[in-house]
Amino acid sequence: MKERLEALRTEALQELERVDSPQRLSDLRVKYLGKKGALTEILRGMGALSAEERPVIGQVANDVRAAIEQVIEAKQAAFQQAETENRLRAETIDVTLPGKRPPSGAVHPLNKVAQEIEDIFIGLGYTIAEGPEVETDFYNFEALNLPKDHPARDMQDSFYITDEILMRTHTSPVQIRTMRAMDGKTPVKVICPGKVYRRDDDDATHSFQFNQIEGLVVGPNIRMSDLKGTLLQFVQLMFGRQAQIRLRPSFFPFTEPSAEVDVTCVQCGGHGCRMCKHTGWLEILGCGMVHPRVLEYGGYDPEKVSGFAFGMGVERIALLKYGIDDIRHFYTNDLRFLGQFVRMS
Ligand code: 2U9
Repeated sequence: MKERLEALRTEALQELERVDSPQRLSDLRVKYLGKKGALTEILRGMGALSAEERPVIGQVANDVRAAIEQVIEAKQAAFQQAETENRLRAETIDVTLPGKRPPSGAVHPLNKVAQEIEDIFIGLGYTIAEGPEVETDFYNFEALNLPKDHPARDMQDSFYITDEILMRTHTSPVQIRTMRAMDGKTPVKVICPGKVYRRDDDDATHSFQFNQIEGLVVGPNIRMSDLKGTLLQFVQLMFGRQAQIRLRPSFFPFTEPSAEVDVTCVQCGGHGCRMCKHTGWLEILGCGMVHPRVLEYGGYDPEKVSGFAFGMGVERIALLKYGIDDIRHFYTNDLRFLGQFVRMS
């Protein structure tokens, strides 16, 4: 029996020497030391031994078991260490490699220009008012003295949700709402930025959706000269100290008198070039004294207070400021276009 045990040890150690995987190691543990393993099989014959032989053989069996276990444990430790080393090698990070610079975003040129315009008027003491883009006929047209047969009210020119509800065609309803919320108090001094909607076919200068900034001042003795001085100040802060303005008579239902405002050409400084069609002037906004009926809709007595208002398209100002020739660049999100504004202040 002792010889069988010694033979088992030799065989087991030889086999363990060649083991090449943790699975194979586990299989060999079962084969030699398991409940139905080779060692147990041999020990089953112990009962037939004499009382003197039994402790001697028992000792040999224990030695064989210990020897096999020792090798198995050593192998297992070696497998574990190899696996840890492999994992660490796979996870190694070279901290000396150069980093990947994440592409940095930038404020959209339209938002940048809108912010600039807002900042100028905030500097002149205005506050910003906002309102809904889906408006009622009353706030968008009626209260602004746009008569029922005015072309802007046509289904062809505005986006109607129902007969009475539409996408606002200008931010003017915000000024009506602001006046009514003031409950007759003065002064009103607000600018209203936001998206507006018109049923236009998109081209280089038109879009069904664009951004406006309108302003409104209401108080006692507000005069056309206040309007003109305000607009000159705005234009010089926006386009530079050398910029001049001129007012041309115009018509809007919500203002009387009304005017269109030109700025000296940003390209040629007023000498005449292709951009200003050799006039030296570029149209940038519309304005006027608030129509008495509109003041009444706002809750004011036109005998006691007066006001001026102006409106401009942010896209148009941005086109002029940056010399861009097509507003569709603002909406198509081509990074080659937008990237030009990343570090521009
Ligand atoms: C109230 C009273 C008067 C706002 C005004 C204009 C003239 C104007 C256009 C410029 C280019 C619109 O974006 S655009 O197409 N706007 O010419 N807007 S006066 O007048 C108001 C507004 C609100 C209560």
